Amino acid sequence: MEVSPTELMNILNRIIGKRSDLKADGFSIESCRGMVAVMDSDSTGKLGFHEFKFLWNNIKKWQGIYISNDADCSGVISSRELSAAFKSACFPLNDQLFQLIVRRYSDEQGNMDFDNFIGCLVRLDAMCRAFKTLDKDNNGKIKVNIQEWLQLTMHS
Ligand SMILES: [Ca+2]
Ligand SMILES: [Ca+2]
Ligand SMILES: [Ca+2]
Repeated sequence: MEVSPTELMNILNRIIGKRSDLKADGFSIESCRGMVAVMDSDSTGKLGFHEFKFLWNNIKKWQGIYISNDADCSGVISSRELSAAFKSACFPLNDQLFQLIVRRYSDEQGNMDFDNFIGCLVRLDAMCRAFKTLDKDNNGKIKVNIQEWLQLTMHS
């Protein structure tokens, strides 16, 4: 049994529909396609048991981080709360990267809702793992050609 992007979207939207402490405008099919793409290590286009379990455990963990960093209980993560949330998720970002993520994933007021938060962390986590896989000698640097670069950036 494998989970398609549409099935993932239905599962996630069912969960947020039941929670009043997680504000979200809903997981879109585009964001779920992106999540499946970065988690689909065996390239079947769907998530198998282990791929789904890995994603699910992360979502559970990040949901906890979201709740505990929503200091004012507004249901969304402001940019001030976000910096602490990334730290709890063990993604210490420099200022430039932090600003870039806020521009890409938060709304005009600088608030990030739950589906954007999960979409952001799934991608951030996947890109960090992809880097580590390519950084074979573990020196913090990778060398990629145009083909590898496009493979990495276009499928997510
Ligand atoms: Ca798969
Ligand atoms: Ca908040
Ligand atoms: Ca959203």
